[in-house]
Amino acid sequence: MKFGVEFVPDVKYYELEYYVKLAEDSGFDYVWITDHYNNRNVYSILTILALKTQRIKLGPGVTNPYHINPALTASAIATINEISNGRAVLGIGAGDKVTFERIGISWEKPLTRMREAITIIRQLLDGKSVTFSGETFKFNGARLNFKAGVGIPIYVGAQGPKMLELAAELGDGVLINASHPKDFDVAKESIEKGLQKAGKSKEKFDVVAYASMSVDKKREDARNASRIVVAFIVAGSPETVLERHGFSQEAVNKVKEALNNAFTKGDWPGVAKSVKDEMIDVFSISGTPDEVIERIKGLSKAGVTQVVAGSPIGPDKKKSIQLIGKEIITKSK
Ligand code: F42
Repeated sequence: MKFGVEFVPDVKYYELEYYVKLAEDSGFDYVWITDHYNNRNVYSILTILALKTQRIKLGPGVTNPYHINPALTASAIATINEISNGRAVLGIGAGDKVTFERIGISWEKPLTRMREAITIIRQLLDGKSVTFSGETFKFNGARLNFKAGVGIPIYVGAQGPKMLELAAELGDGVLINASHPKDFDVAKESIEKGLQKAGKSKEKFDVVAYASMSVDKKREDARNASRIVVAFIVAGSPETVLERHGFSQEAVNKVKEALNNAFTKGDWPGVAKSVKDEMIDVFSISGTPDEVIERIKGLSKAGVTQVVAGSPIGPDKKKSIQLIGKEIITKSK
């Protein structure tokens, strides 16, 4: 099992640098930096991380084919690859409708746009001259004039069946926002379809559980630390996922109302209270190291090959990163 960690660049670069170096020293294999226009720029942050680390692989988790042109994505990730001496990975997903609306981008034809962007990026990274006449992109003989991009793996952020299939068909891996084996059992069919379409074996394809994680020696501390993140995941989860795990509309509405109250009246304790224990189990990997190891075993059985520790990581980020390294990574490799 490989281990990754996700960071949102909503803190000063030196804080991120500290945690990523700690993650590298603790044995994590990947660091994924989220990409939203309103946070610090993903490639500026990755440049710092590339210079300050030696082994850990690094990349956007995930960028998108809307707010910059695929040629800029190819150039940026190839530059990170050169600076990091060959450790770059590119995570790309359809992007986020709500954040796009703020900057006047309409979220059209996400599947088509993703397919075209990945095709173009792959060719540019391979050093080819790209002429492409698609529905969402037109390229006329574009080419990078440096070779640093060859061999950079492309991972697709995907949840829905068609995007999962596209990820398997075109990508080297898929980053799925899920923490429970059931969700990967469901994703399996689409992934297999995509691999088949491309004549690829699943051995080389990385199925990544991009999970909310919270680890602490004290079980309740770990689980309480994940409640707010879980509330946002519950509120943003599609009906199909909520039904799959048996959550009633009433229970979900309670979480949504609590989030509303928190935004309007600052009642965040109310949000934590609205989150049921079963929601923590389904939408996060939270608890003691032994409990997390048990969940990772279940994910591995469901075909997961990399687990990414996403927010909050634990009640005390520094302690939890070290605890994951010492008590989980060493026992799960
Ligand atoms: N989004 C960000 O903006 N920033 C991040 O840092 C980020 C991190 C991240 C990490 C992991 C991960 O899995 C996702 C992450 N995301 C992040 C979210 C990501 O960018 C996407 O919003 C998310 O993955 C979108 O969900 P999806 O992959 O299921 O794709 C959407 C578009 C969807 O609805 N797919 C459906 C499907 O079946 O796959 C339907 C596809 C569809 O729209 N089909 C239409 C049709 O007619 O079939 C249109 C066809 C066409 O041409 O597009």
